[in-house]
Amino acid sequence: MDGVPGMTFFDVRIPGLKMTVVAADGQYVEPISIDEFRIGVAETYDVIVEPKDDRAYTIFAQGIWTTCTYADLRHLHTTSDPRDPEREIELHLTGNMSRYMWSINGVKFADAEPLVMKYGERLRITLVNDTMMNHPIHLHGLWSDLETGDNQHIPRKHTVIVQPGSKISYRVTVDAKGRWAYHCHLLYHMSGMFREVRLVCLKPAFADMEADPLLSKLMIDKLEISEADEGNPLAWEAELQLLYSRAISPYWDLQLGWRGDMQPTPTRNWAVISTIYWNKLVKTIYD
Ligand SMILES: [Cu+2]
Repeated sequence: MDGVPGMTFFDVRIPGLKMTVVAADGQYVEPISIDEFRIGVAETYDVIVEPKDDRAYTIFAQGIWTTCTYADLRHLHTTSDPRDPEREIELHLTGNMSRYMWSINGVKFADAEPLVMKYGERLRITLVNDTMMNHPIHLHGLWSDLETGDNQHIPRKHTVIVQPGSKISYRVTVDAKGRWAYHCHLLYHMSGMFREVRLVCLKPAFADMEADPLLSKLMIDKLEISEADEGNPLAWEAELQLLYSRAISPYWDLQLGWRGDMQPTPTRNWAVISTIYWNKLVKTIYD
């Protein structure tokens, strides 16, 4: 059914009645009085109507195109994360309508690498729709904060319609750990137009490097206590690291520091030079 453009998106109106939109995707927005609104698969709108006459009213849901109403939405509360995005991910919604195959950046889900996001970061996702259909794109686990103009009242959505040949941006605060599904909500598009979002956690030392690039942080990195062999059950082993780390590119951190093995005796001191790609230790050189 969704092969026919317009069949899974509706413009809803009730002739003779104004409607007041009070929430979008379960998030309160500043009430707006409208004559009609567009709704797509998986989106929700909370609408208040106040019939004044004692008569029957008709709700029309028409699969036709009018202008998008996202620009009219303003979150009722001030934006919870006012940070500007630290980086941008641009994704093209792609597909072949005659063969009915769908993909992101030309790659279908089965062949795709997960989208990696860093826990704690604020990023911008820009979706570019290279197809001739609408796609309601649903991000699980994390909110899609639509960049619609007023940064103080950015509306939060979990599903965002991307119109044919158009482009839309939203901000995401990566604040929920896990592996999340990110996909078009049209059933027949889902198998291809789908990505896994995988979160990686960085140690807090890396998180604000951009804000303060010269800042060094000392990390007590590792304190391991393990049981020793027979005869000395309380023996322990500890390793202490004091590291300075600095971002040398968006994805690379350089670490310099000292490492000390407290046990077993004698205590040994090491100089540490490491390179970190996201949260992955690439190489550590001890001296
Ligand atoms: Cu789709």
